[in-house]
Amino acid sequence: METITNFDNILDKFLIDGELKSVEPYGFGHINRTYLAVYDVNGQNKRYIVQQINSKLFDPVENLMSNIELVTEFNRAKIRANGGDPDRESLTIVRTKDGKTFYKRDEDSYFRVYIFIENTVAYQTVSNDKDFYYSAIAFGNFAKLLAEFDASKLYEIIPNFHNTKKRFNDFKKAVADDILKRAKECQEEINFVMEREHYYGQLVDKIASGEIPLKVTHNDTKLNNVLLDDKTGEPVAVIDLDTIMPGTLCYDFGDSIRFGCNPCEEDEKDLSKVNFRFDLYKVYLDGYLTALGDGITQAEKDNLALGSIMMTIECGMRFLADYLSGDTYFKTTRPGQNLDRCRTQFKLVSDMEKIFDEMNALVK
Ligand code: ADP
Ligand code: GN1
Ligand code: MG
Repeated sequence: METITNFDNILDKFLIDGELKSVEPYGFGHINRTYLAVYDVNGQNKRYIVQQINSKLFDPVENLMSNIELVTEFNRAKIRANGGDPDRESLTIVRTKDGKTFYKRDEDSYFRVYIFIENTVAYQTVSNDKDFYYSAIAFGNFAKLLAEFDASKLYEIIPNFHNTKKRFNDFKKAVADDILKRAKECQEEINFVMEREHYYGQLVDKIASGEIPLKVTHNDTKLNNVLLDDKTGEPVAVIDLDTIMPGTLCYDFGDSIRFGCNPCEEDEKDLSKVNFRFDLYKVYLDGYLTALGDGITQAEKDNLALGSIMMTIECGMRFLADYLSGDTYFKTTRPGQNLDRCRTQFKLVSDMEKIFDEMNALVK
């Protein structure tokens, strides 16, 4: 995706009042290009999130935005009915002047605008139990809400997104192709993935047999995809709705654990600092189960610990496959970043394997 330097001819397609003052890159997402736009409206600042959508991944963008529109409309109606403020507790799509949810400038160049949700923060790491607990409440409540959403209305925008068996096949292909001859420098990491084949079918097979119910899930529940109130820490809104698709609560729970129970950044180079925080696992589990109440089955609960390992090893193999393939999927800001990201994931997997029985026992 090209870097946009002049937004005037893009943002003038949207229904936004005031005068554009500035547009700066914003946030730490790996997929889309996110910017913060500031407008002056009668002397007051009004802010917007502007995103250049990764249309190679989310194809066609029409289907992606249809999913987001349907889910946000559904959520906003629920929030309103409960006396809440939909512009604060949900994403709000700003439409184009011709009524669309996105603007297509040319092939591979698509933009959308959301209202910036003020007085909130999206954290990159967990700094206290309370924030993580509240993020669990936010994702748990979101999952509960989505349980009432009609899955047949959604496009499966990235098929097999968390099909770890398929991810493993993609991984093996990246190793076999080794287009940049990088495999020799990460043999240990490649072996780590190869030795763990016994995991990869476990969740998909349980879904296929009906043991674990297929639900509408978020599928990308990392901490920086939830906004917390910057003063009280209380949950405000779940964001980044690009991957809402059929999935399982075990994926959503597991992905939050993968990201939040790492005390470091996802790309930390010093692995001695990367230690799985079992104390935070307890905190998140408590919040998630409290929010879901009876909205989670016993079989789902029984597989939450497994989901945590699965999401972590899957993410690690995706980072490694991308490193081997030339860093074309996850945005990078320095050489070797995807390999470092993969290494933190595998360190977390090793830690979780050692206490897997305790992780399971806690759920019971
Ligand atoms: P990506 O798909 O690339 O991860 P996100 O939609 O998660 O992109 O946005 C990246 C970051 O931008 C988020 O982590 C959050 O910090 C911020 N953000 C996104 N949408 C909003 C919003 N409506 N209000 C405030 N901040 C937002
Ligand atoms: C990506 O979009 P973002 O940065 O929230 C990725 C997730 C990975 C995550 C790893 C659509 O999430 O699947 O788990 O990076 N999203 C997509 O940090 O592939
Ligand atoms: Mg994100």
